[in-house]
Amino acid sequence: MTNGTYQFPKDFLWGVSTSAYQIEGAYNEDGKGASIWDQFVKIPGKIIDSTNGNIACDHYHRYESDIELLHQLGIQIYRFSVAWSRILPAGIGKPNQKGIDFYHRLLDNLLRYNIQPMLTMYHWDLPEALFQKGGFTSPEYNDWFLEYANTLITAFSDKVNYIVTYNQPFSIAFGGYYNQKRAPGICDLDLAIKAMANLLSSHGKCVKMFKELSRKNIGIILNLMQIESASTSQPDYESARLQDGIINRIFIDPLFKGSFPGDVLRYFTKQNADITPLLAIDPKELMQKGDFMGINYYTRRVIQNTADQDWAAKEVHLENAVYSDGGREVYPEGLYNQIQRISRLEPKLPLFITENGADYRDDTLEDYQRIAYHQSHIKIIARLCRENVNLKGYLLWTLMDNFEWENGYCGKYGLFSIAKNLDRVAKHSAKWYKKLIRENSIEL
Ligand code: IFM
Repeated sequence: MTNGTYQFPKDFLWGVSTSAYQIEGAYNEDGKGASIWDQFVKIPGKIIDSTNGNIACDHYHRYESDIELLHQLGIQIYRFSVAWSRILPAGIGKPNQKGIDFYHRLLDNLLRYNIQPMLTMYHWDLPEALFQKGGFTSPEYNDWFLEYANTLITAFSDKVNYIVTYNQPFSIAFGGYYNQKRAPGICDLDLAIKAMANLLSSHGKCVKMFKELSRKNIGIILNLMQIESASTSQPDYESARLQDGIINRIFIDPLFKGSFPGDVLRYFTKQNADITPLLAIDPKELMQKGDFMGINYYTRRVIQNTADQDWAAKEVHLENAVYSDGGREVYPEGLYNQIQRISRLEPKLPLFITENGADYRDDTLEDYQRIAYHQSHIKIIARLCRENVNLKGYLLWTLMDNFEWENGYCGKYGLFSIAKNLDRVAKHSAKWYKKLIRENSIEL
């Protein structure tokens, strides 16, 4: 550190993350099967602008020029996800060679530019055919996931540096099976719990399979949120603690301690939910967290108790706090707390920030608010690096504006905006990120 500038370690990796359904398009091309998102977007009222990912950013056809953009930015690590139903159109069974070939071309292009690939096996687009057979709540789910994982490992593991089983298991289980915002759009706590149990056990089994195949660098990504109580009152405090339990500890505890948080299990039981799927998992399987962990961090939630609200709580907005257009509070200090929280549990575990970004919706290319958001969070990363936290890299969300799930194309997190003809147009943040990567430093 000199003159208020922090120089990052030489091997610290700068990157961006994307996901298949949000950018690829080509939803029914070259043998791809349907996914739960292809179905979900058809339900009226689910997507605020009634759009879908059928074309999205057309990355399937433009991957070469997109990778060229990554190269121009100086990106060193790129996280993308594989669309399960492109590889196995029916979820299991006969692989689709054209799908496999697409990801080979993608990987070859990344490697040509020395960009390290981080492959996410699952970023929310379950094959519809598997959903029809019970999806995440089926007793067969673990076998399906292992078959898919095995296909990916056989095809790609020589070309990828890092493999992630799941992106944001909380969003998959609770977003999909409880709050109805995300595909498949179900509201049933028992099913959400079953889905969660299957996510954790299939992750554990996949890590074990990796080890048996003598492969390294498999991990999982958690989305951790800073949760705080709106006041010092006991009911607010307890509601906030429960939220932290359901959003954060319910995945942290099993992965690091081999058990589930007691307060959350008691709460589920009080709601007459069946917690036996969680208790049935072997603690040793739960603790197979892998070789590294990714953490997605966006915001803080301040919680007030209200008896008539779900989970007996509501989020309150503070007068002096700053919020992005998407409604999330800009709260970099929370990133510090959440990374320290994980690092204290296992200081040697390599950590990546695998997503961090802000949804600013105006169409300006002069996106100074987005830059300020990233700067404030990267300063926190600098502080963590100085404190010798084992942070390996920062992958910004995201390369380009894309299909932002229930927010359709209204949500905008990209360094590039997408013109009507689908051209990529650099925002100011793209130039700023390029400079930061080149200098590998930040003004404090
Ligand atoms: O776009 C999503 C991403 O798919 C998962 N994490 C949060 C992002 C922004 O909402």
